[in-house]
Amino acid sequence: MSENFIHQSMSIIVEDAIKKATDVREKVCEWRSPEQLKELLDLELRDGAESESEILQRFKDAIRYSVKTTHPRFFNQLYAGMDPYSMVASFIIEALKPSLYTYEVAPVFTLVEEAVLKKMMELIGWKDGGDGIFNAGGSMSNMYAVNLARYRCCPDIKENGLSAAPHLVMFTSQEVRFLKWKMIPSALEEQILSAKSEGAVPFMVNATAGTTVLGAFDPIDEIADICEKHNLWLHVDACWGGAALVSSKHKHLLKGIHRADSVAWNPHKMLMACLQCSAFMVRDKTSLLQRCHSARASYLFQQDKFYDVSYDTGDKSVQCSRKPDAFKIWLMWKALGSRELEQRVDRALAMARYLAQEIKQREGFRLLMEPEYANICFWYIPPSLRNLPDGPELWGKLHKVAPVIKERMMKKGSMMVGYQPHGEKANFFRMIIISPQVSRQDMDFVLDEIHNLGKD
Ligand code: ABU
Repeated sequence: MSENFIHQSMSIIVEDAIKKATDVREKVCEWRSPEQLKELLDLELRDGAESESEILQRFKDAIRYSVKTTHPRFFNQLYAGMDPYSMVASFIIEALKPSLYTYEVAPVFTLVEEAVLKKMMELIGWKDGGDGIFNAGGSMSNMYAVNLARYRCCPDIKENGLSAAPHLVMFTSQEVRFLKWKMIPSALEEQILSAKSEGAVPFMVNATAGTTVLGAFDPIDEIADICEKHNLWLHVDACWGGAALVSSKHKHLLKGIHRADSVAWNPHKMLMACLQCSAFMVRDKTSLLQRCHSARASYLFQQDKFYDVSYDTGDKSVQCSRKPDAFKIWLMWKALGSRELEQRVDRALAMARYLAQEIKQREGFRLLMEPEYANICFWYIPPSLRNLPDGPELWGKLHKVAPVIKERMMKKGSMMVGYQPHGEKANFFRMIIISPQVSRQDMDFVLDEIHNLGKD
């Protein structure tokens, strides 16, 4: 192994992928089309090896043409920003290459995962703890929830299969039944009764704490009442909104979450841990997670080991190899303390409020709804459309505005903000505010830049 290569590489990573990538004077992205990029990168894998200097150039190019999601002007996704402690934790994980299935190959990380889950469950309000597992993302966590809910409802499902199960029904928000973009508890109960009257077996409700586009929070307490009444599993997808639990000011958004049977919460989102860092937690303490997923692989989970095999957490998981992602939030949490995490969340949400106020005051901008969280959704109306009456013609034309502005901002590389349609709504911008590094000046810059890029 060339130690020199690693040293050289690390200094390039520090300069290009960390310092430059987070420098507001640099571009967020250096846009190239797939065809151009294929030419630039020479992707073909050949029989012969390349020299170390060629390899250094290869990864410099990879950094150069990658999107700098840690840049202060990256507002495109539900993750952003760079936390140095979490990043170092990621480096350590890659250097040590552990797999979190058995205590024997990952003793430290097994205990770290247990400690982080314990803390997160404390914040959820599960006084007696529970069980959980870090996994490959929020959708995976939601799948775990479906598995557990179904297993509780049909304990023989592993042996007998789905075909032997009744017609199972689960419930989640649907645009057509939104009231202010939230689940309506009375409509939920109607649907449950209707499913039952058709002979189906309702088994689960998925409530969302922080929807992807609008950042809306379902009324968990009221949904929990209905779940209790009908004996349904309540899962809360708090992948995005879970971070509000660290803030005394904002945790009311998740009122009632302690009544959930399971919760998904991704610290790689608002808490800024490095990707992936995604926790699934379950209130059950009777090893339901393990019983539901266990495959008892005898080459990993021998029951006659010399240590306490309850620490071989891999048998709870649908994955085999699993990265110790909890370490990325643990090291950061240790370095910052809960108080700083709370301040980060409060700062991001205060910045979101500031942006919303600015949008309401500026000519040509229209807020879609008051933000509940860190998603600011709005339209930009270029001067040429401002005299059109509110109606199909305006909205038809407005639908084409955000994609054009997005193309211009990507090609300029000045910032990244996402857009989308939603239900009947024409394309609008969705600005996500996470990083504590962003300031009011950055918010003003975004609106000025959209105005400049949106010139007819
Ligand atoms: N896991 C969904 C995140 C998508 C987004 O960044 O908008």
